Amino acid sequence: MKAHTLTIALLSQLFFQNALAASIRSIFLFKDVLKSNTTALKTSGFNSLIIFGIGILDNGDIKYYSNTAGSKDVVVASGGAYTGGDALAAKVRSFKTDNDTGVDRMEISMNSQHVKDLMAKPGPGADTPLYRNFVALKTAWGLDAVNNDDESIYDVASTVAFAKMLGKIGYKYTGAPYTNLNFWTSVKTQVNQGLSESNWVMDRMYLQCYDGGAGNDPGSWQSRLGMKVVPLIWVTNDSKPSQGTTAAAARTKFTGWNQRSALAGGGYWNDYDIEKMGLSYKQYGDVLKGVFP
Ligand SMILES: *[C@@H]1O[C@H](CO)[C@@H](O)[C@H](O)[C@H]1NC(C)=O
Ligand SMILES: *[C@@H]1O[C@H](CO)[C@@H](O)[C@H](O)[C@H]1NC(C)=O
Ligand SMILES: CC(=O)N[C@H]1CO[C@H](CO)[C@@H](O)[C@@H]1O
Repeated sequence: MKAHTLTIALLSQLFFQNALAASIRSIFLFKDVLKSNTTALKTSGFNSLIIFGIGILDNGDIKYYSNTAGSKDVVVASGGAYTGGDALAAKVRSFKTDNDTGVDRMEISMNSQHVKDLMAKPGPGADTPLYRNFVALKTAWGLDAVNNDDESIYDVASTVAFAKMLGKIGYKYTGAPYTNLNFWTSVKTQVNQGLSESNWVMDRMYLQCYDGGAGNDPGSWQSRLGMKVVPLIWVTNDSKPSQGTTAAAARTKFTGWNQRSALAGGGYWNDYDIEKMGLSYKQYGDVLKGVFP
């Protein structure tokens, strides 16, 4: 019986490790999702897509900044209702639901404009416009998480209040730091206070390892944050060529980091440059599949 119990313990441990081992293979979508090559995004090995350029307005409306020539910024939630149009909703939902997709997680990435004001007044309650707008957007787009790309405000208390509000709605919360480890550690600790790790609301940290974050060491961020991170690399780009990384060079970087300290996965900033520069989604995706199976 002892051996039997041991076997079961061992098996369940293996299963648990296996469940945890599902690596994150991500890419930030800078280009308007109505214009990008969504077939390539769904079928190149990425499992996590993060739509960049979501902002909240002073009245709690939510806006999608499309960042693409010829595209219009659009208010996607207002007065507790989805207002972004059917085509956009169908496009975003299709990332996860199409039968040829490898994507199982959709996030939206935002800065922290107006978060502090709105958490102070009217607050994070379920009857506020902001809360209801995030409910409506989650339903319309089939979202899993909200990513915080705060690079300037760094107010811990309002960030935690906002993250907990999103957690009540059913979102996960993630960070995209390039600096300010102390801020991100405080937020991660307070948002997840009292929750077991499998139920953490702040369950991912995408770490910028390019441009302002070029000197970041994923291993040291992991040990200081108390959670595994997903390092991000900027693909080849003509705006800051010195920060651009080819697929081959990305493989070398990810492999080195992951050997020194096992990571949660890897990812890229961003799809717009892949398309503009005529790069291969497949090559960049294959790197992630290889290093983070
Ligand atoms: C989109 O990417 C796929 C590769 O996954 C490619 O075959 C196709 O030509 C691309 N479409 C456009 C419009 O560039
Ligand atoms: C998805 O399923 C539909 C209906 O079964 C089928 O027509 C289509 O070819 C499938 N697409 C892919 C990419 O498998
Ligand atoms: C994401 C990003 O900043 N991409 C830039 C790449 O370079 C071109 C200019 O050559 C910019 O227009 C893009 O914004």
